[in-house]
Amino acid sequence: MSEFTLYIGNKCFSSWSLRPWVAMRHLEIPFEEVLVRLRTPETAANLANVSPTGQVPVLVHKPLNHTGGMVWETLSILEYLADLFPEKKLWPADIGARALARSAATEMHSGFREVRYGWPMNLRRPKGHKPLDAEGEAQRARIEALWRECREKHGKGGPFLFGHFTAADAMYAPVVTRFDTYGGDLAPDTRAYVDAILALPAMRQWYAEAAKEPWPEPGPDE
Ligand SMILES: N[C@@H](CCC(=O)N[C@@H](CS)C(=O)NCC(=O)O)C(=O)O
Repeated sequence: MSEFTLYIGNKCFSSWSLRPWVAMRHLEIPFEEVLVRLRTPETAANLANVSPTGQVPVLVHKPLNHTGGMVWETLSILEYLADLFPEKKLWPADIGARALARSAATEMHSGFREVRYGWPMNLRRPKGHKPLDAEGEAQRARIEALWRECREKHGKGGPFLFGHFTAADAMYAPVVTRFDTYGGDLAPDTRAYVDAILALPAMRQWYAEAAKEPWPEPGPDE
C-alpha cells in the first residue's frame, strides 16, 4: 500500500487534478488515487469529507502529521513533492531557470482565467478551432510567449519547458490539452511542445481513462 493517496475529480474535465497526477505518474512516485465524481448532487458532501477547501486535488501523505496528512492546492502539492523527492528535479537546478519555472507555474495557478473559461478542458470534445474573446486571445498569446521564452532560454536539453519535465510542465499540461482541442492550427513551436506533453505515457493513460469514464460528458461549452 502506498504512502500517498491523491484525490482527484473526473479525468475528462478536472484540469487541476491532472497536474499532480501526471507529475506523480511521470516521475514514478507510487500513489493510490481516489476519484470523487464532480457535478453531482452529492459532490459537495463527498468533497467535504476529503478536502479542506471542498476542491480537488488533495494529496494525503500519511506520515505528514502536521496537517492531518493533507496537502491541498495544486501548486503546493507540487512543491511538497519537490521537497520530498529532490532527485526527481521537479524544479530546474539552475537558479535563473528555477525562478522562471516558478514564475511561469504561479502565473498559471493564479491566472489565464479567460483561456480556462473560454476553452474548458474536455478530453472527449472533438478537436476544432474555437476563437477566444479579446482578453482570452491576449492570454493565449502570453502563454505561447512564456512557453517560447522557457524553451529558448532553458529548453535545449529536451522537449519540455526546461528540457526535462518539471512542475511547470505539470502546471501547463491541462492548457496543452486545451490548445490541442480548441487551438486549431498552432505555431510550429507551440505544436511541438503540445505534442511532447501529449506523448507522455502518463498523459496517454489519463486520456484513456477519461475516455472510459461512464458518466455523461460535459456539454459542448462546459
Ligand atoms: N486552486 C485550486 C483549484 C482546484 C479546483 O478548482 N478544483 C475543481 C476541480 S478541477 C473542484 O474541485 N471543483 C469542485 C466541484 O466541482 O464541486 C487548486 O489549485 O487545486
